Amino acid sequence: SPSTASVFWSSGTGCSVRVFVLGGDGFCGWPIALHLSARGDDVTIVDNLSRRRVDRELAVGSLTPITPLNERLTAWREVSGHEIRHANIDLAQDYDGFVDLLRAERPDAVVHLAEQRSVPYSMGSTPRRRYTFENNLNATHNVLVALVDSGVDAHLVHMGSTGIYGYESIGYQLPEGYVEAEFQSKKTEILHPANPLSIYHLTKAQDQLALAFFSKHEGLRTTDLVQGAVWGTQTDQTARDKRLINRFDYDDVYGTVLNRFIVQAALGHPLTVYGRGEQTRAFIHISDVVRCVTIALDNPAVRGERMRVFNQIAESRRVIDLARLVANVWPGVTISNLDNPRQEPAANDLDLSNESLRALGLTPKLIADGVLAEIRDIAAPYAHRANRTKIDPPSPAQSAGGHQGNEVLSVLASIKKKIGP
Ligand code: USQ
Repeated sequence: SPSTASVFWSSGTGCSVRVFVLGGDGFCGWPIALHLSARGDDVTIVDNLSRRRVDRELAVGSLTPITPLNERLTAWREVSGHEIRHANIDLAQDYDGFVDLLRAERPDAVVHLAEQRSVPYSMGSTPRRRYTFENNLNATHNVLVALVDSGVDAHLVHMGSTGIYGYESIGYQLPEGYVEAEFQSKKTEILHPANPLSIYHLTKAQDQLALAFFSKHEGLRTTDLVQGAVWGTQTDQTARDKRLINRFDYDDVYGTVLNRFIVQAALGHPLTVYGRGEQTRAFIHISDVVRCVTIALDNPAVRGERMRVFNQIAESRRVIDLARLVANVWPGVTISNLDNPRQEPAANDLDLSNESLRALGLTPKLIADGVLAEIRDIAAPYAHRANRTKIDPPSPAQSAGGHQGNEVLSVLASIKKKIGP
């Protein structure tokens, strides 16, 4: 059961900020929790360890040897002298547990990353699609309602995705959240129309609308960080001890494209470019994710203000250009163009403004400046841990008869059980 001890640590400024990191055991959540704790914030991770469960479901694990969460927290205490608490709560299911924790701890801010975040997972079997939709929307809705219910005036910072804007070339720079619209000669400002391409992105688009609603009608203070695909592994804090190492996904379901290419280079595996690789996506390094969340927390939305929206990206790149970049810095790399297993436009332009975060001090790390070190210092030393069978996406025949097929069979079996022979 969650610890509800009321202990504050000084940030050196005399007052400590209390922060919940929902999803704080994940790829982005863990380094965010460490960074905030290192600067003196009083951090509680709320996480039901679902990402580790999905690893078991997919029979794959992080390339880097991540330790169990309790060991991570012990290591952090030893290394930094700071305590991070953990509450094992399923936010989508255990509303009462979360509202009790909010009432007991009364955080100043809540960073919400507790969602199923893989696009291919969300577009897989029916159970996975339903899980993604129900889990993500319930979790976000429960967090919003619990903030209202508990009367806790915490600034909610939600991790969104640039995929809500869609991946069709639209010929203009995507603004940060809001656009001026004119209809029948009336001018107004609206949220940029959502155009999600996957169930996962659909949930992020719905989350954004929910945040906007609760800001407007319930007076919550909210910020949506519309984030691109993340690359890299370590931050200053996760590098402080081996037991703190961040996770690194390289498989075809959870590995993000650049991290996959980085491992593939280290393994001498041809880079798996889907289609011609003319898909353009936005990217950001994990250390800048941490920086952006900190900037958002330090510049909170004020009560009565509409939801803030920041595009959290460093740069946009075509997939084929990423592959060429990796091939240029690492000897012997070859590029292979595979049939695209995803449902997405074969080619698109993407131009996103990131003016707000830049104005608040973000100077992002660029891929060209960091990719070689990532292959040399992370992927190569841990390459022996990679399961090579998890790199190539399954062929259409494999997907139909493989793991997902089994999942459908087990759902059918349970329905049969319920309705009898
Ligand atoms: N791709 C390849 N080869 C691969 C893997 C991917 O060509 O081996 C291509 C995909 O087809 C896609 C692009 O690379 O066009 C990006 O794929 P990705 O898996 O790196 O990223 P994505 O599925 O878009 O999702 C990731 C995160 C998600 C986040 C999103 C931000 O998993 O949580 O929200 O990036 S965004 O890309 O802006 O939608």
